Amino acid sequence: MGRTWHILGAGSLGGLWAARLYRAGIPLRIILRNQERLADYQGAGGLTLVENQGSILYPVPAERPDAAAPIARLLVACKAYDAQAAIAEVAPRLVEGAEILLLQNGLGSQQAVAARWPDSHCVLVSSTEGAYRQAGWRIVHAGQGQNWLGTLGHDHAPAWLADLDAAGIPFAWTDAIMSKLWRKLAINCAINPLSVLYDCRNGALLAHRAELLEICAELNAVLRACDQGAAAEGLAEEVFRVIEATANNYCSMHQDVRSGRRTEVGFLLGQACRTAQAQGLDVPKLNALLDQLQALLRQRGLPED
Ligand code: NAD
Ligand code: KPL
Repeated sequence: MGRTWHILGAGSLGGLWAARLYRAGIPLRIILRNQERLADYQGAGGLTLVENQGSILYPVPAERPDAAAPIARLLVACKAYDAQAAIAEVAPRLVEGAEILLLQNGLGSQQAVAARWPDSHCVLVSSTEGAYRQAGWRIVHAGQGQNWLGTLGHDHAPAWLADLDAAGIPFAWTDAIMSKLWRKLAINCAINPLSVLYDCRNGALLAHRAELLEICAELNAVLRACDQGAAAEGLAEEVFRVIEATANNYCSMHQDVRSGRRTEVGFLLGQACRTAQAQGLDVPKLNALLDQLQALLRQRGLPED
């Protein structure tokens, strides 16, 4: 408690965390890319959080990456492909042993950050909350969920979790964070690429049951090959449950492609395929899915990773 939070990446999820910490009186600052973004933010007067049919403006203090104050706790809320470059911009400000909370979906970016800043203490977060950005600095809290937090080293729950409690941010500390991240990655790998390729809402994937089962069987083998047996347990059943529960939604990857935004495929299906290859595992369906998806991304002028 008591230490200032710095939030890097005041987008959907970063904004949602920032607004809740701010209204609980927790000291924090958001870090914006450059002077232009900072001026735009200051012009808006802060972050507006839309939830429960109401909206409130929170004047969360903001600064540039090259501000002077040291950083002891950094919440990185950028996309997985931006995380390393964004941290590099504030790295000179990190104190020794700084806590870096990594909110990225998928896997790969967290390990790269931990390896590049070994004097820091990385906390991995797997979030099932939902948020999106409307115009400007307006963030909609779109879905209730959970934030699982843990470290690669299986440390004890830190005292600063009390800040999350005070802010009403749902969380649970786990010593199985890799299992949570792999499980979510596998669910995303089963649903997201197919929904992009069939250009459909999640629910329409129920018409492709055999294909989903084939994908889940290969994902199951990948998880088991890298010692993530618990994350493999009942995977196909959960994939069908998620599809039914989100039947009316377009998944995040579909929304990214439709809006011409880069996807996080390299940290999701790309990561699953690379892991299979490293384990000497044959995953023809996952490789074919990745090839088809990358061809579609190329066609749309979007990065393949
Ligand atoms: P987002 O695109 O809404 O926000 C990312 C923000 O990071 C943007 O505002 C961007 O400008 C900023 N950024 C990028 N580089 C920066 C830099 N160098 N300096 C400062 N800011 C920088 O993304 P998001 O939806 O909040 O997702 C963040 C992560 O959380 C992703 O990995 C995503 O998969 C994961 N996630 C999101 C949700 C959700 O509902 N949005 C849910 C679960 C997990
Ligand atoms: O997390 C998701 C996403 O849209 O990225 C779900 C809804 C679980 C689909 O994979």
